[in-house]
Amino acid sequence: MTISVAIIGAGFAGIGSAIRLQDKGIDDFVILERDTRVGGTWRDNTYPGAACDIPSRLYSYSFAPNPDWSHTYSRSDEILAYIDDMVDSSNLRSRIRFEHTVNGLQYDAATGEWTIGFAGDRAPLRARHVIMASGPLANASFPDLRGIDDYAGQKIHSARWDHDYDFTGKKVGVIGTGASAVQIVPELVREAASVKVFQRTPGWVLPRVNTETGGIAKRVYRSVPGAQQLARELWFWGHESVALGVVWKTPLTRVVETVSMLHLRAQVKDPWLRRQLTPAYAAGCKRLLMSSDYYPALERDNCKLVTWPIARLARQGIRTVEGVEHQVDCIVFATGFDVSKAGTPFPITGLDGRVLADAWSRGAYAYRSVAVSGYPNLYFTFGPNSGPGHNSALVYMEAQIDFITGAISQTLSQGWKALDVRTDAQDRHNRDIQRRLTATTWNSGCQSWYLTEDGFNATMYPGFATQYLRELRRLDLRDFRILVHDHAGR
Ligand code: N01
Repeated sequence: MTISVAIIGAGFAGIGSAIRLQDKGIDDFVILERDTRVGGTWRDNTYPGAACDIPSRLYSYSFAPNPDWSHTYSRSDEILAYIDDMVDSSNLRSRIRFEHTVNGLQYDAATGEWTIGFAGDRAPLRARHVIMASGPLANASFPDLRGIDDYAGQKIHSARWDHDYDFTGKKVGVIGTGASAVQIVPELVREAASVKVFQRTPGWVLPRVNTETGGIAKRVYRSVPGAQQLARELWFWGHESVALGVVWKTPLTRVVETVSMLHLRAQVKDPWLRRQLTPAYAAGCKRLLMSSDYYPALERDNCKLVTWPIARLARQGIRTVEGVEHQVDCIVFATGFDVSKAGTPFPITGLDGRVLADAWSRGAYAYRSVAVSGYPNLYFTFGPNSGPGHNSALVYMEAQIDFITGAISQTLSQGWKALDVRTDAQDRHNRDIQRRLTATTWNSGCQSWYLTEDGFNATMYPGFATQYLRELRRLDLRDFRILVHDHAGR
C-alpha cells in the first residue's frame, strides 16, 4: 500500500506539517519518529536551565496560539508540553510510528513513489510525498579532542543530559560557551563545588528579561480575539528591526555591540574577566546569546573562566596548552551539534539514481530551502539556507510547512504524479542567496556552525523574515516540472 505523505520526525516541524495537512483535508499520512516520544530538540535538550531565548508568543505556531505561556521566555518542559498538546488536540498520536528510524529514501520514477527504508528488520514503506522534518540540530556533537576516550570521569553532553548524575559537591568542567552553555552554567554553579568554563571564543551576550505572565494578561489572551496575534506581531516587528544590525554590518550592529558591552560592564566587575569576555568579531557573526545570569555565574567564587586552549583530555581532567591540568569529576560538553552541511541524515536517491549527498558534496543547496531538483515530491523543513539569524525559527518553519503542504495538496488534487523543481529556477535562487550572503555578518570573518570549514554558508537565510515569508508565500508553478501519469496510471 502506498500512503500519500510520510513525514520524517515528530518535532515541531513534523507535528506542524501534519496539522497543516489535516487542515487541507489530507488524512492519508504517517509521521515516522526514531524516538519513543514527540518533541525533537525539546525532548532531547533537558539540561538544567534549558529554555528558549525567543519569546514564546513568537516561538509557537500562529495556528496554535497558547494563551497560557507562563513567562515571556518558556522553559523546555513547557515547550514540550505545548508540542504534546498539539499532538493530542489534533488527534495525531495514532498517526505517529515511534521507534521507526529511517535509514534511506529511494525514488522510483516509474511509479512516482518514494520507498522509505528503516533500521532493523522493519518492512519498507512507500509514499507519494516525503516531508523531511528530522531537524538540523538532532545529533549531539562531541569535539575531536585528543584523549577524549582516556578521560575516566563522567562525560555529559548538553543534548543528552544524565539526570541520574548528582552534581552536588562535584568539580565540573564545561566545554563551550554557546547558547546551551550560557543556560547551563548558572544552574551548575548552584550545585557543584566548582565549575570551570573552558571558552574558545566569547559570544556577544544581550540581557534577557524574563517576566511572569500574570493572570489578567492570560485572561485577556484567552478572551480578547486578536490579543495574542497582536502580541506576536509586536515581537515579530521588534525582531525584524534587530535584523538590520545582526544580519548585515550596519550602524545598528554597533548599537547591539554597545548594549552588550554595557551589559558586560554592569554585570562583570573584574577587568581581566571583562577583557576575556569581550568578543573580537562583529555581533551577529555567531549566534547572539541572551542571558542575564551567565555573567553573574562566572563571577561567583566557585566558578572560573579558562581561556587557555585545551590541549587534550587527561585521565582525570582537562589539560590546557600552557601545561596546567584542571582536575574535574565531570565534563559537560556544551559543544553543539553535528551539522553536516554537505550531508543528508541518511542516503537519499532521486531521479536517475542520483544520491543527494553527492550533489551536495561541495555544500548543500535547494530551491527556496524546501525542494531540490531531481528529487520530486520530496520537501525539506529547515533545508539549505533557511536558518534565521534573527526572529523566530517557528516563523520560518510555519512558512515552510504552509508552502510544502500547499504543494502537496495541489499535486494530489490535480492528480499529478509529481512536482520536480527546475534546475534553472534552483540555480537562480542559489546565485541570489550566495550573492546576498557576501554582505552578511556571518561571512564577516568568524568561524561558526553556520559555515563549512572552507567558509561556504549553506545554513543561513540572508534577509529579513518578511522577505523569506514572501518568497514562500505562493507556489510558482513556472519553477517546477509537472510530472504526469502515463496511460497505465504509472
Ligand atoms: O552549540 P554551539 P550550542 N574546544 O555550536 C565550543 C540552538 N540553541 O549547543 O565558538 C573548545 O553554538 C564552541 O566554541 P567556538 C541555537 O541555534 C537554541 O550552544 O566554536 N570549545 C562553542 O562555544 C544554537 O546556535 C537555544 O570557538 C569547543 C560551543 O562549544 C545551537 O542550538 C538554546 C570545541 C558550541 O556552541 C547550538 O548551540 C540553546 C573544542 N574542541 C541552543 N568545540 C534557544 O534558546 C566546540 N567548542 C532557542
